[in-house]
Amino acid sequence: MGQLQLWLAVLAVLSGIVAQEDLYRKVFVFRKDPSNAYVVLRAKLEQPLQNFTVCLRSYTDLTRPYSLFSYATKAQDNEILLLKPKPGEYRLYVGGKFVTFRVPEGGRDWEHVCASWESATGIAEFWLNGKPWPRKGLQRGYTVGVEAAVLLGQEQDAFGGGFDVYNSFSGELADVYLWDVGLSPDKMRAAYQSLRLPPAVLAWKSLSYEVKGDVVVKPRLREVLGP
Ligand SMILES: *[C@@H]1O[C@H](CO)[C@@H](O)[C@H](O)[C@H]1NC(C)=O
Ligand SMILES: [Ca+2]
Repeated sequence: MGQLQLWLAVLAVLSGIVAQEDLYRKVFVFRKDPSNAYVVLRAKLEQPLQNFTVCLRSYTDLTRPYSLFSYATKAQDNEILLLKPKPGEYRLYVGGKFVTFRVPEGGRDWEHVCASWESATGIAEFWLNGKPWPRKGLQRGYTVGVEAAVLLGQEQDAFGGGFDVYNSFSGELADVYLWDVGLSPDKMRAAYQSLRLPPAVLAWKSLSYEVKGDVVVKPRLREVLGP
């Protein structure tokens, strides 16, 4: 980190704009439904992505569409998007194109998902509660842009905005990570089990974030490992 960036980070923290926090055993509670609230995440990204993995854990009783992770660039609002359009279905977007992964309808429990993508092969992986789903093909040769607005709780239709409250998230979110690599199967399982993980560009244990609106950080009520 350069001296200027360091000072900007210090100033931001002192002025209470950006929190950096170890959120281990904590959750974001998105209290309202529908909601205009969201959380902005600050990622340490230096170059365009040829590979990535995103993981998170969610707990909700929503049955309408909702966004879980929205990474927009100025050129493409759905640069990386993890969306649940309806119960029993997840969608992963890369560069505006998507693949669908059909899953059992939630047992009203925490769901842990990891999605990864590799430009060289265009292979998208989807893991639910530590288990891989059949891999799919998406955007071979594409490069994910690096100047991004990364948000939880809303789906962006413009850089940092363009929200539809009926795609908002309501419920609890935790264990959000983004890596600039495809994780190995062992690490995918480690993410599900909340074990030790490789350094990430976004890490739940040292998350730089900014809450916008009605989102509260609370301790977990119980262990969140699903079935
Ligand atoms: C992306 O992943 C592929 C396959 O694992 C690897 O060969 C390549 O070097 C990676 N690219 C970058 C920029 O990390
Ligand atoms: Ca969008």
